[in-house]
Amino acid sequence: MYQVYVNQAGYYPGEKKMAVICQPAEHFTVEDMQGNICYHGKWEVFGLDELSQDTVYQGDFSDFQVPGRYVIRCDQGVSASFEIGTHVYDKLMYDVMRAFYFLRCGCALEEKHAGVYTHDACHTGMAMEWENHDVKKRVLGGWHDAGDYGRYVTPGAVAVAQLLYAFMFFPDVFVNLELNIPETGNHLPDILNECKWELDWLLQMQREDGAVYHKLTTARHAPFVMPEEDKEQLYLLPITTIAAADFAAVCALASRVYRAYDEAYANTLLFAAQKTYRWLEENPYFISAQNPRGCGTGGYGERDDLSNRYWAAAEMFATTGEQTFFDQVVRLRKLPFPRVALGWGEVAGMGQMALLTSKFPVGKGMLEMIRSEIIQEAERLQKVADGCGYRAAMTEYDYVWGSNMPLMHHGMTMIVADWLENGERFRACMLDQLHVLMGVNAMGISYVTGNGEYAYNNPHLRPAYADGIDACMPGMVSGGPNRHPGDAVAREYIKPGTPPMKSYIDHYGSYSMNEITIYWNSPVVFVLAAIMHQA
Ligand code: 9MR
Ligand code: ZN
Repeated sequence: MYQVYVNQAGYYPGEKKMAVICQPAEHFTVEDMQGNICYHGKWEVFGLDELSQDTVYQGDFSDFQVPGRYVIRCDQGVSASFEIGTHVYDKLMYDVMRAFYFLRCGCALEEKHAGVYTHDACHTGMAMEWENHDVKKRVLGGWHDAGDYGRYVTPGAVAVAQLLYAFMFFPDVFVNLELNIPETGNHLPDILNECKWELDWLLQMQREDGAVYHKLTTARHAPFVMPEEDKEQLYLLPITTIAAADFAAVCALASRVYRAYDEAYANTLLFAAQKTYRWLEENPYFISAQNPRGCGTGGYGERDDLSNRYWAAAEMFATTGEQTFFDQVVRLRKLPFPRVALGWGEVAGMGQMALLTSKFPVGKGMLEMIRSEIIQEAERLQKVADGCGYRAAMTEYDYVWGSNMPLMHHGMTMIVADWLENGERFRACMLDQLHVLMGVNAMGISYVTGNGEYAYNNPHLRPAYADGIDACMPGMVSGGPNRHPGDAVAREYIKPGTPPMKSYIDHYGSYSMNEITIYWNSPVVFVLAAIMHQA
C-alpha cells in the first residue's frame, strides 16, 4: 500500500499528470528507479473530497516529460512506480482486450494463447428451452458474462457494440493489434476476431421466428469450479423484446463493420438483424425479463424497451438508409428515455453513435439535438470532476454495483463530445477518468488485474479462483466501489458510513464490489483507444 496515488500504468509525456496524497504535505520529487531526483513539485491543497471524505492534496507534474520509470516521493510517503512514455498503455490495451479471450466459452483455452490459464472446453452440452424441454438446441461459444458462467444477450450485445465502435472511431489503434488468439494472422484484425466469437453465439440465440432468447444459463450459478466442471443442464430462458432489440442493433452494426472484410458474414448479420427487427415490429409491447421460479442466474431486467428499440432503429437506419427505420427513430425520440446512456440497460447513447456516424443523412435538426445532448452531458461531467479531489466525474449516485462502468462511460461521453467539436476540450478530464481507474482513487488501487504495482488481484471470477494460481489472469476490470454493499462479504467488511469511493474490497467473495464483466472491460477499450489514437 502506497501513500501517494498515481496512474500505475503511467502517463504519456505530453499529457497532464497529477498525483494525490491525503495528508498535509508540501513538496514532492519525481525520482527514477536509481533514486535520482528528476523533478521537484509542490502539493496544492484541494481540501475535503466529499465522496471519499479524504483531505486531498494534488501534485501536478505535467511539466516533467522525460520517458522512464519513476516514483513520487515526499516526507509523508511514496507512490507505486509508474512509467512515462509513448507506449505506456500498450500492455493495458492488450490485456483488457485479451480478457475477452479468457472468457471464451465452448472451447479449450490452450497454453500457446492462454499461458498458464488453460482450461478444457466448457458448456458444450445440449441446451433446452426453460419452458419446453422438448425444444433442444446446441448453442456453443460466446463469452462468459462475468464471474459467473452465464451468457446473456443484452450485455453481450452492448459489449460487442462498444468494441466495434472503438474500432470504427479509432481503427488505427486496432488494425495491427495482435492479441495472440487462435485466429491471429487471418484476414481480420484481432478485435474483430474476438467480437466474432460473441456474434457467432448471439446468432444462435435467435429463434426461428426472429425472436431472441434472453439468456443461456444453468438454473443456478455454478459453485467456484473451473468452467468445464460446470456440467449442469443449460437452459434457453424466455424471449424478451430487450434481447431482440439489442440483438438487431448489434447485428446491424456488425454488418457495417465486417462488410469490408467478409461480405458473406456481413450479409448473414444483416439478414439476422432484419428478421429480428420485423419480429420486434410485430411485437410492439414490452416483454420484460424476469427470472422464472427456480432460476437464480443474472436477471438483466429493464423497466421498458424504449431505448433498446431506439438503438435498433438507429443501427438499422445507419446500415440500410431506409426511411422506415428513420421514421421509427423520429417516433421514438418523442418518448422519454435517458439520451446518453451506454448500457447495459439503457442504451440510447449507442443509438446516438449510430446516427452520428451514419453515412445516410439524418438531418441537421436531429444532429444538432443529439450533439447538444452529448455536449451538455460532457459539460456536466466536467463540473462534477472539478468538484472531486481525485477528478472522478462521479456523483454519489454513480457509486453503484459496477461503478467503474459509469466512470468509463463518462470517459466515452467526453470522447464523443470532443469528436463532435473536433477539439480537445474534454480530453484532460477524460484522461483523468482513466487515471482514477488505474490508481488515482481513494483506495490507491489499480482496478485492472496485472496492471500496476498495487493492482487488485482477487476478483469474483470463478476460473481465477478455481485455477489455484495466485496471480489472476491480467486485464480483468473490477466492478469497483459500491455504496450499497450487496453481498455478505461486503457487508461484513465495509462498515456502515464508509464513503462511497471507499466502499470496496478486493475479495473474491464480493460480487457486488469485485466481480468482473465483459461490459466493464469494453468501455475501457473504447477509452484507451481514444487515448492511444490521438497520442
Ligand atoms: O451489472 C449488474 C448490476 O448493474 C446489477 O446491479 C446487478 C444486480 O442485479 O447485476 C449485475 O449483473 C450481474 C449479472 O446479473 C450476472 N452476471 C454478473 C453480473 C455482474 O455482477
Ligand atoms: Zn463456458
